[in-house]
Amino acid sequence: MNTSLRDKWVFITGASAGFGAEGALHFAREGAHVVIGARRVERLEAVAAECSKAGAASTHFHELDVACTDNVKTFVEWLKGLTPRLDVLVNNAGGAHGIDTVAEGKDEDWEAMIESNFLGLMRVTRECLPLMMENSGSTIINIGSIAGRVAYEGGSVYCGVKAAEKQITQSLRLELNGTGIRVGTLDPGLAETEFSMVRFKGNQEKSDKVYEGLHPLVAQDIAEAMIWMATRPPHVCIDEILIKCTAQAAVHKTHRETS
Ligand code: NDP
Ligand code: 8X3
Repeated sequence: MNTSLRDKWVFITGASAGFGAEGALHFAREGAHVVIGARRVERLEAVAAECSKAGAASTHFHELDVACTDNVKTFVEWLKGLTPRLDVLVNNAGGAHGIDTVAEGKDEDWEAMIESNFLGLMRVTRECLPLMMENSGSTIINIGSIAGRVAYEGGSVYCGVKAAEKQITQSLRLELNGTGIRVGTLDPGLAETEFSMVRFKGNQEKSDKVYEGLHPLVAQDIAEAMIWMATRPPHVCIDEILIKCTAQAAVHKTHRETS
Protein backbone atom coordinates (compact mmCIF):
# COMPACT_ATOMS: atom_id res chain seq x y z
CA MET A 1 0.00 0.00 0.00
CA ASN A 2 1.28 3.46 -0.87
CA THR A 3 2.08 5.85 1.96
CA SER A 4 -0.50 8.60 2.30
CA LEU A 5 0.92 12.02 3.07
CA ARG A 6 -2.27 13.24 4.71
CA ASP A 7 -1.42 14.68 8.14
CA LYS A 8 2.23 13.72 7.72
CA TRP A 9 4.86 16.27 8.82
CA VAL A 10 7.11 17.41 5.97
CA PHE A 11 10.07 19.79 6.30
CA ILE A 12 11.69 21.28 3.19
CA THR A 13 14.84 23.40 3.33
CA GLY A 14 15.36 26.16 0.77
CA ALA A 15 11.66 26.53 0.08
CA SER A 16 11.55 30.23 -0.78
CA ALA A 17 12.04 29.49 -4.51
CA GLY A 18 12.47 26.78 -7.14
CA PHE A 19 12.18 23.09 -6.27
CA GLY A 20 11.66 23.77 -2.57
CA ALA A 21 8.74 26.16 -3.03
CA GLU A 22 7.08 23.92 -5.63
CA GLY A 23 7.71 20.84 -3.49
CA ALA A 24 6.01 22.56 -0.54
CA LEU A 25 2.96 23.24 -2.69
CA HIS A 26 2.82 19.62 -3.86
CA PHE A 27 3.05 18.25 -0.31
CA ALA A 28 0.35 20.75 0.70
CA ARG A 29 -1.96 19.38 -2.01
CA GLU A 30 -1.49 15.92 -0.45
CA GLY A 31 -2.83 17.26 2.86
CA ALA A 32 0.49 17.21 4.73
CA HIS A 33 1.64 19.54 7.50
CA VAL A 34 4.20 21.64 5.65
CA VAL A 35 7.20 23.24 7.39
CA ILE A 36 9.49 25.43 5.30
CA GLY A 37 12.71 27.34 5.88
CA ALA A 38 15.04 29.63 3.92
CA ARG A 39 16.77 32.98 4.44
CA ARG A 40 14.18 35.15 2.63
CA VAL A 41 11.32 35.13 5.08
CA GLU A 42 8.96 37.32 3.02
CA ARG A 43 9.21 34.75 0.19
CA LEU A 44 8.49 31.96 2.66
CA GLU A 45 5.42 33.80 3.86
CA ALA A 46 4.07 33.90 0.30
CA VAL A 47 4.83 30.19 -0.27
CA ALA A 48 3.17 29.32 3.04
CA ALA A 49 0.03 31.25 2.05
CA GLU A 50 -0.13 29.26 -1.22
CA CYS A 51 0.32 26.01 0.70
CA SER A 52 -2.54 26.87 3.04
CA LYS A 53 -4.80 27.59 0.07
CA ALA A 54 -3.71 24.35 -1.60
CA GLY A 55 -4.95 22.21 1.29
CA ALA A 56 -2.07 21.74 3.71
CA ALA A 57 -3.10 20.31 7.09
CA SER A 58 -1.09 23.21 8.49
CA THR A 59 1.70 25.45 7.23
CA HIS A 60 4.66 26.84 9.16
CA PHE A 61 7.65 28.93 8.12
CA HIS A 62 10.74 30.26 9.87
CA GLU A 63 14.00 31.87 8.83
CA LEU A 64 16.69 29.26 8.17
CA ASP A 65 20.30 29.59 7.09
CA VAL A 66 21.72 26.10 6.67
CA ALA A 67 25.21 27.61 6.49
CA CYS A 68 25.07 28.40 10.22
CA THR A 69 24.98 25.69 12.89
CA ASP A 70 23.38 27.92 15.55
CA ASN A 71 20.69 29.03 13.12
CA VAL A 72 19.89 25.41 12.21
CA LYS A 73 19.70 24.47 15.90
CA THR A 74 17.35 27.39 16.59
CA PHE A 75 15.18 26.37 13.65
CA VAL A 76 14.92 22.76 14.80
CA GLU A 77 14.12 23.81 18.39
CA TRP A 78 11.24 25.84 16.92
CA LEU A 79 10.23 22.82 14.80
CA LYS A 80 10.17 20.60 17.90
CA GLY A 81 7.68 23.04 19.41
CA LEU A 82 5.35 22.30 16.48
CA THR A 83 5.65 18.53 16.28
CA PRO A 84 7.35 15.64 18.07
CA ARG A 85 7.71 13.77 14.76
CA LEU A 86 8.90 14.39 11.23
CA ASP A 87 7.85 12.06 8.42
CA VAL A 88 9.61 13.60 5.43
CA LEU A 89 12.77 15.70 5.31
CA VAL A 90 13.75 17.25 1.97
CA ASN A 91 17.33 18.58 2.03
CA ASN A 92 17.03 20.95 -0.90
CA ALA A 93 18.73 24.22 0.15
CA GLY A 94 21.78 25.01 -1.94
CA GLY A 95 22.97 26.00 -5.36
CA ALA A 96 26.00 27.05 -7.35
CA HIS A 97 28.01 30.25 -6.97
CA GLY A 98 30.07 31.21 -10.00
CA ILE A 99 31.37 29.05 -12.84
CA ASP A 100 35.06 29.86 -12.55
CA THR A 101 37.80 27.42 -13.40
CA VAL A 102 39.90 26.15 -10.50
CA ALA A 103 42.61 28.60 -11.57
CA GLU A 104 40.25 31.57 -11.22
CA GLY A 105 38.03 30.37 -8.37
CA LYS A 106 37.04 32.65 -5.46
CA ASP A 107 37.20 31.53 -1.85
CA GLU A 108 33.83 33.15 -1.06
CA ASP A 109 32.08 31.19 -3.83
CA TRP A 110 33.72 27.91 -2.83
CA GLU A 111 32.87 28.45 0.81
CA ALA A 112 29.24 29.37 0.06
CA MET A 113 28.78 26.17 -1.96
CA ILE A 114 30.40 23.95 0.65
CA GLU A 115 28.49 25.59 3.52
CA SER A 116 25.03 25.28 1.97
CA ASN A 117 25.05 22.15 -0.23
CA PHE A 118 27.37 20.01 1.89
CA LEU A 119 27.60 21.15 5.52
CA GLY A 120 24.05 22.51 5.45
CA LEU A 121 22.68 19.11 4.54
CA MET A 122 24.73 17.53 7.34
CA ARG A 123 23.65 20.05 9.97
CA VAL A 124 19.94 19.85 9.14
CA THR A 125 19.96 16.05 8.99
CA ARG A 126 21.80 15.69 12.31
CA GLU A 127 19.35 17.96 14.10
CA CYS A 128 16.24 16.40 12.51
CA LEU A 129 17.14 12.72 12.93
CA PRO A 130 15.88 12.49 16.54
CA LEU A 131 12.44 13.51 15.25
CA MET A 132 12.47 10.67 12.69
CA MET A 133 14.07 7.82 14.62
CA GLU A 134 10.96 6.07 15.94
CA ASN A 135 9.23 6.64 12.69
CA SER A 136 9.30 3.66 10.34
CA GLY A 137 8.44 4.49 6.71
CA SER A 138 9.67 8.05 6.96
CA THR A 139 11.73 9.49 4.13
CA ILE A 140 14.81 11.65 3.71
CA ILE A 141 15.17 13.08 0.21
CA ASN A 142 18.48 14.75 -0.56
CA ILE A 143 18.56 16.93 -3.65
CA GLY A 144 21.71 16.08 -5.60
CA SER A 145 22.44 16.87 -9.21
CA ILE A 146 23.65 15.46 -12.48
CA ALA A 147 26.69 17.56 -11.55
CA GLY A 148 27.43 15.10 -8.75
CA ARG A 149 27.72 12.31 -11.32
CA VAL A 150 29.64 14.00 -14.15
CA ALA A 151 32.06 16.91 -13.83
CA TYR A 152 32.11 19.88 -16.18
CA GLU A 153 34.44 22.83 -16.73
CA GLY A 154 33.88 25.54 -14.15
CA GLY A 155 31.92 23.12 -11.96
CA SER A 156 34.72 21.82 -9.74
CA VAL A 157 33.39 22.75 -6.30
CA TYR A 158 29.69 22.50 -7.20
CA CYS A 159 30.27 19.07 -8.79
CA GLY A 160 32.35 18.17 -5.74
CA VAL A 161 29.68 19.04 -3.18
CA LYS A 162 27.00 17.26 -5.17
CA ALA A 163 29.25 14.18 -5.44
CA ALA A 164 29.68 14.43 -1.66
CA GLU A 165 25.89 14.55 -1.30
CA LYS A 166 25.73 11.13 -2.94
CA GLN A 167 28.26 9.66 -0.52
CA ILE A 168 26.49 11.22 2.46
CA THR A 169 23.21 9.76 1.23
CA GLN A 170 24.78 6.31 1.03
CA SER A 171 26.45 6.56 4.46
CA LEU A 172 23.20 7.68 6.03
CA ARG A 173 21.28 4.82 4.43
CA LEU A 174 23.78 2.37 5.92
CA GLU A 175 23.72 4.04 9.33
CA LEU A 176 19.91 4.04 9.42
CA ASN A 177 19.51 0.48 8.19
CA GLY A 178 17.02 -1.25 10.50
CA THR A 179 15.28 1.94 11.62
CA GLY A 180 12.80 1.89 8.74
CA ILE A 181 13.88 5.35 7.60
CA ARG A 182 14.57 5.40 3.86
CA VAL A 183 17.12 7.73 2.33
CA GLY A 184 17.31 8.69 -1.33
CA THR A 185 18.94 11.15 -3.66
CA LEU A 186 16.97 13.02 -6.32
CA ASP A 187 19.33 14.29 -9.00
CA PRO A 188 18.01 16.80 -11.54
CA GLY A 189 19.73 17.97 -14.70
CA LEU A 190 19.14 21.39 -16.29
CA ALA A 191 16.11 22.96 -14.64
CA GLU A 192 14.91 26.52 -14.99
CA THR A 193 14.56 28.01 -11.52
CA GLU A 194 16.50 30.85 -9.90
CA PHE A 195 19.55 28.54 -9.91
CA SER A 196 21.35 30.23 -12.81
CA MET A 197 20.52 33.76 -11.65
CA VAL A 198 22.21 32.86 -8.35
CA ARG A 199 25.13 31.17 -10.10
CA PHE A 200 25.67 34.19 -12.39
CA LYS A 201 25.07 36.69 -9.59
CA GLY A 202 21.96 38.27 -11.09
CA ASN A 203 23.14 38.40 -14.72
CA GLN A 204 19.88 37.72 -16.58
CA GLU A 205 21.53 37.37 -19.99
CA LYS A 206 23.97 34.68 -18.85
CA SER A 207 21.20 32.94 -16.98
CA ASP A 208 18.87 32.91 -20.02
CA LYS A 209 21.66 31.43 -22.18
CA VAL A 210 21.69 28.29 -20.05
CA TYR A 211 18.15 27.43 -21.16
CA GLU A 212 18.22 28.94 -24.65
CA GLY A 213 16.79 26.80 -27.42
CA LEU A 214 15.69 23.90 -25.27
CA HIS A 215 12.83 22.93 -23.01
CA PRO A 216 14.44 22.52 -19.59
CA LEU A 217 12.98 20.79 -16.57
CA VAL A 218 10.78 23.00 -14.40
CA ALA A 219 10.32 22.89 -10.63
CA GLN A 220 7.08 20.96 -10.99
CA ASP A 221 8.94 18.02 -12.57
CA ILE A 222 11.11 17.69 -9.48
CA ALA A 223 8.28 18.31 -7.01
CA GLU A 224 6.33 15.44 -8.58
CA ALA A 225 9.32 13.15 -8.08
CA MET A 226 9.57 14.18 -4.42
CA ILE A 227 5.95 13.17 -3.90
CA TRP A 228 6.50 9.87 -5.69
CA MET A 229 9.53 9.01 -3.55
CA ALA A 230 7.73 9.87 -0.31
CA THR A 231 4.57 7.92 -1.16
CA ARG A 232 6.15 4.54 -1.97
CA PRO A 233 5.07 1.75 0.38
CA PRO A 234 7.27 1.73 3.53
CA HIS A 235 9.26 -1.33 2.38
CA VAL A 236 10.36 0.48 -0.83
CA CYS A 237 13.33 2.84 -0.82
CA ILE A 238 14.06 4.85 -3.95
CA ASP A 239 17.83 5.01 -3.59
CA GLU A 240 18.45 7.40 -6.46
CA ILE A 241 16.74 9.10 -9.37
CA LEU A 242 18.37 11.03 -12.21
CA ILE A 243 15.94 13.26 -14.10
CA LYS A 244 17.02 15.20 -17.18
CA CYS A 245 15.08 17.13 -19.78
CA THR A 246 14.83 15.21 -23.03
CA ALA A 247 17.07 17.71 -24.80
CA GLN A 248 19.92 16.96 -22.35
CA ALA A 249 21.34 13.60 -23.40
CA ALA A 250 24.37 14.16 -21.16
CA VAL A 251 26.03 17.03 -19.31
CA HIS A 252 28.00 17.94 -22.42
CA LYS A 253 25.36 17.09 -25.01
CA THR A 254 22.24 19.21 -25.21
CA HIS A 255 20.14 19.65 -28.32
CA ARG A 256 19.20 23.30 -28.88
CA GLU A 257 16.86 24.66 -31.54
CA THR A 258 18.28 27.67 -33.34
CA SER A 259 15.87 30.34 -34.57
P1 NDP B 1 16.71 28.22 -6.51
O1 NDP B 1 17.82 29.21 -6.52
O2 NDP B 1 15.47 28.55 -7.25
O3 NDP B 1 16.34 27.85 -5.01
C1 NDP B 1 17.35 27.62 -4.05
C2 NDP B 1 16.72 27.61 -2.67
O4 NDP B 1 17.74 27.30 -1.72
C3 NDP B 1 16.14 28.97 -2.30
O5 NDP B 1 14.92 28.78 -1.64
C4 NDP B 1 17.18 29.55 -1.35
O6 NDP B 1 16.53 30.36 -0.37
C5 NDP B 1 17.69 28.26 -0.69
N1 NDP B 1 18.99 28.44 -0.05
C6 NDP B 1 20.18 28.70 -0.64
N2 NDP B 1 21.13 28.83 0.29
C7 NDP B 1 20.54 28.65 1.50
C8 NDP B 1 20.97 28.69 2.83
N3 NDP B 1 22.24 28.96 3.14
N4 NDP B 1 20.09 28.45 3.83
C9 NDP B 1 18.80 28.19 3.54
N5 NDP B 1 18.31 28.16 2.29
C10 NDP B 1 19.17 28.39 1.28
O7 NDP B 1 17.36 26.88 -7.09
P2 NDP B 1 16.77 25.38 -7.27
O8 NDP B 1 15.40 25.27 -6.80
O9 NDP B 1 17.08 25.00 -8.66
O10 NDP B 1 17.78 24.61 -6.33
C11 NDP B 1 17.36 23.75 -5.30
C12 NDP B 1 18.38 22.64 -5.16
O11 NDP B 1 18.43 21.90 -6.37
C13 NDP B 1 19.80 23.09 -4.89
O12 NDP B 1 20.40 22.21 -3.98
C14 NDP B 1 20.48 22.98 -6.27
O13 NDP B 1 21.86 22.80 -6.16
C15 NDP B 1 19.78 21.75 -6.80
N6 NDP B 1 19.79 21.55 -8.24
C16 NDP B 1 19.33 22.51 -9.11
C17 NDP B 1 19.31 22.26 -10.47
C18 NDP B 1 18.87 23.26 -11.48
O14 NDP B 1 19.29 23.17 -12.67
N7 NDP B 1 18.03 24.21 -11.15
C19 NDP B 1 19.70 20.94 -10.99
C20 NDP B 1 20.18 20.03 -10.00
C21 NDP B 1 20.18 20.32 -8.69
P3 NDP B 1 17.09 31.73 0.25
O15 NDP B 1 17.97 32.37 -0.77
O16 NDP B 1 15.84 32.49 0.55
O17 NDP B 1 17.81 31.30 1.50
C1 8X3 C 1 22.36 21.96 -11.61
C2 8X3 C 1 22.55 21.28 -12.92
O1 8X3 C 1 24.25 20.86 -14.78
O2 8X3 C 1 23.81 23.17 -14.12
O3 8X3 C 1 22.76 21.15 -10.56
O4 8X3 C 1 25.10 21.72 -12.70
S1 8X3 C 1 24.01 21.78 -13.65
